[in-house]
Amino acid sequence: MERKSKSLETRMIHGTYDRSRHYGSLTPPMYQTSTFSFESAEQGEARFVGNESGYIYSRLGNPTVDTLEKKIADLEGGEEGIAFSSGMAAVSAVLLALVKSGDHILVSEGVYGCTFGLLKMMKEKFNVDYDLIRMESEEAILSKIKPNTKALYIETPINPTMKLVDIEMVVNMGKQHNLPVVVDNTFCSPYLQQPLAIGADIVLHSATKYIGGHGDVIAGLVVGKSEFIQEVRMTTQKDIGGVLAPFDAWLLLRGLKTLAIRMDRHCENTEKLFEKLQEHPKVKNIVYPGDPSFHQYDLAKKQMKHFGGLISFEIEGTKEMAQKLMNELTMIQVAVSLGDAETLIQHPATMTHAVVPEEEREKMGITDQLLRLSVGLECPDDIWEDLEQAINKI
Ligand code: LCS
Repeated sequence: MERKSKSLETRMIHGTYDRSRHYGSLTPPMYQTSTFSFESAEQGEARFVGNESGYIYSRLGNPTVDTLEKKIADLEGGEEGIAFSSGMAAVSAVLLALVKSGDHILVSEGVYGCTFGLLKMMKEKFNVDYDLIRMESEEAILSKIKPNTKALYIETPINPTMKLVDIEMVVNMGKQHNLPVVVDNTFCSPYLQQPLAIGADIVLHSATKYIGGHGDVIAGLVVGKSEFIQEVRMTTQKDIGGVLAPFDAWLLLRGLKTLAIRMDRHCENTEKLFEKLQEHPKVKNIVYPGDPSFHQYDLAKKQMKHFGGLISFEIEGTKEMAQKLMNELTMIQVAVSLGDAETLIQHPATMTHAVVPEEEREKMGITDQLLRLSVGLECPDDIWEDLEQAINKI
């Protein structure tokens, strides 16, 4: 086992995986099994009661999934991790564990469309209230904390407008009011941002994105204090059942080995594209945390290691022209999701954020002319060549 003092990059490759327990297998083996045989009826009883540790049934625990959970906990600097079959399974298991009917959640404006959909459903069906606010100052947060508020939930950077939320400020508010702070760290991965080190209580991911990194798995991960993770494991995971399959855990373990070098390349390519986009006359309102004139550039430098692989921009023109641009692309793929090797482009107003009412969308800056690019790992000249020729056709 690696010492914790090793760097993040090294722990992504070696980390907590104990080869001596798996015949020295270099890569973690895949335990593709739904259940585990007991040596005796008594042993089965002892495992169910909790008098003996060991596996029972893969919804309750699986060695490959365990290996991943330990690894992500180590990389995020938390006590314990837990894996889910999707990012949304992770978001819903966390929120349902934190609240009950009559409670309230304070949420940063602009969270992912399905997280918004979940909040709306929880309000309509289970009487869990929420406020979506621009968490720009302590006053803004304070003015919306109610006696029944049970959690502060943030995404940073915010999808797709790239606005940041100051994690330290939200953590201070959380501590003052005894509220857990949940950070969706999907856009950064543990390589670019470490919310727990800043004082957040729970960090979660759509591991579908940078952690997987190859566009071949849907998964979610959560890290936090053991007590909270155990509660989730025994309630909103066990009884709702959004567990990760062993093969998907194995793919994520493989993806994690290259996370650092992939993130470096995503970030470098995005910086290069930013420079090119800035010079194009048909492009306006580029939103990118690495833009020195971006209003939160200093905050980005404070809480992120680098500026990430996403960039959004508006084109001069209409929704139809934005769609034409997408249709003219030859290499860049028109697809939602992000963090893959392939550069992906999507139109948030009609895709990821279509469920958000138009009025809310406009307030958030998600206009019909806005496009979001997830910059891939290709040669940056090739990405720009494709994008430029498509922009020139509108
Ligand atoms: N959190 C964030 C910040 C996300 O961007 C997404 C998905 C999720 C949670 C949900 O994760 P999933 O269940 O899909 O693994 N974001 C998407 C996006 O921007 N395009 O397609 C999906």
